[in-house]
Amino acid sequence: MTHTADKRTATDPSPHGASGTFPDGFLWGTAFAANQVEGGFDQDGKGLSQADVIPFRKTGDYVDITSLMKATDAQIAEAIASPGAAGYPKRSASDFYNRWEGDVKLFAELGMKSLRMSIAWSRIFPNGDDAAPNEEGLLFYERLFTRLRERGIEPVVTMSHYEMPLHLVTEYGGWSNRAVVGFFETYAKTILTRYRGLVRYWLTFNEINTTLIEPYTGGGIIEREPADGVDPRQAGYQALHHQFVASALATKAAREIAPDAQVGCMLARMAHYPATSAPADIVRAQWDNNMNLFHTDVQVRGRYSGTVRRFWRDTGIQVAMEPGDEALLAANTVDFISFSYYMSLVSSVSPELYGATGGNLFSTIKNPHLQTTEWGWHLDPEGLRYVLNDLWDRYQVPLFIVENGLGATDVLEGTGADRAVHDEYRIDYFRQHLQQVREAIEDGVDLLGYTSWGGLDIVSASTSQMTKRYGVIYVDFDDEGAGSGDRIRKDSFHWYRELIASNGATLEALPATGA
Ligand code: BGP
Repeated sequence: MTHTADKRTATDPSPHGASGTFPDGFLWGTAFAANQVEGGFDQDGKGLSQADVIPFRKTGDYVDITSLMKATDAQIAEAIASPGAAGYPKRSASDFYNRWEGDVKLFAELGMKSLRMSIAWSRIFPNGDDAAPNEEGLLFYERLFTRLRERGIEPVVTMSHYEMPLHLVTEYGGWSNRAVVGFFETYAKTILTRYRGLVRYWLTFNEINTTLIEPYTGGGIIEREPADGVDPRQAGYQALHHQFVASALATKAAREIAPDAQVGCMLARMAHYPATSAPADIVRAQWDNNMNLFHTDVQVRGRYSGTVRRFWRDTGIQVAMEPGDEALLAANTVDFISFSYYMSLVSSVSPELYGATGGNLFSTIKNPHLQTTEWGWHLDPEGLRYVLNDLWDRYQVPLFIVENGLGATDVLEGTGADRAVHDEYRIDYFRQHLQQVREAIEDGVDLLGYTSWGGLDIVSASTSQMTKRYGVIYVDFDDEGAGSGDRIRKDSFHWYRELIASNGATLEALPATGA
């Protein structure tokens, strides 16, 4: 009896071609971060934040962008001495802080069901260790959340999105200092209490895995030479543990203070494909995926995985934990997983292949089957279906796509009321990714919503560029912060508005004109 391959699996491609609408109550929306959209960096009592010292550095090299996300002591001192916003794009950003009422009107016109946004910690506790919160800061977000709810828009709020008071960075060492856990817990309890009933979806840390990739942006750790003989990654893992503890304490506080609210973790899902079918590459890709997913393992399963514990043994990294830490993590896991997805990556046991193209937060091997964006990021809509199924199968908790979008050099055409941006490429990006989201829902994934990254054009996290535009609404500022600041609806705005109104039924429709 000769063995014959199962003919079904050999010739039958994975099912595709799902059609129809999305689940009732699907939370369509857009997303941005306080430090990239608000501006008003020194208004109404706000303190300097870690983002306010990142200068704009025009660079054509987008393969390794983490160099743009670090801050040295000298850079911070220079920034503190620099008054005003010139040279520091995140200090003025899209001026949402002063234009929010008009922007919320546009969000309502778009028909958004949710707005994923973040609170600037430095508006609430300007120094982080203040004895009392800044009432002006609390009031700003209270008014904003109230207006969003009046417009039928559900706030989905990140407590810390690459933003913490600069004082905690310079005087305490950022998240490397366990004392910051207590300051964050006070901050979390303050906003959970003040916004009880206004906010029903909380995320603790944006892309918590960034702390290992870019310790300054993710963990407020100033770029310095590591002590002799200490693995430079040691500080990142220690800071990350403190953030896991802080996230668990915030989750615990939410259960007590705002029981009607749900708490989610937030991961930059870095899906790794093997460069070849060689078993060594398969195992390497599995390792890389598990080193990304150990973050959600901690926040969803409540414990560190075998993979990361082996990594610590193999590298000699020692993470200091206090008695009770592991019980705290186990007892305070999240209700849902939110994540960002922009592209997929490639893993190989051949190190010379790395560094060939860019990506969100780090460079990777070029995938010969995929095109890339102007910034070198792989364009991989099917990867989103893979990621959704993989996360659902691993955790069986509801998922929420809180970042997905295309950074591109948009061109503003026309003058006055005729100004327009014909961004069919962005509509294509959304359409192809949402078709795969629809497939994943058909596959059985429980997905709460989808908030496209940007909404408005905002300052990019890695390169601090306004001209790396993500929004469905154009913002008339350039990289130096010059311009009218006017908001102009792009073609993608009209297309997305119809898509939301039809709950996804018009996904294959051509871009709407400026109707
Ligand atoms: C994610 C961040 C966002 C956003 C996005 C796009 O890592 O959570 O803040 O910026 O990436 O990246 P960039 O702005 O660098 O193009």
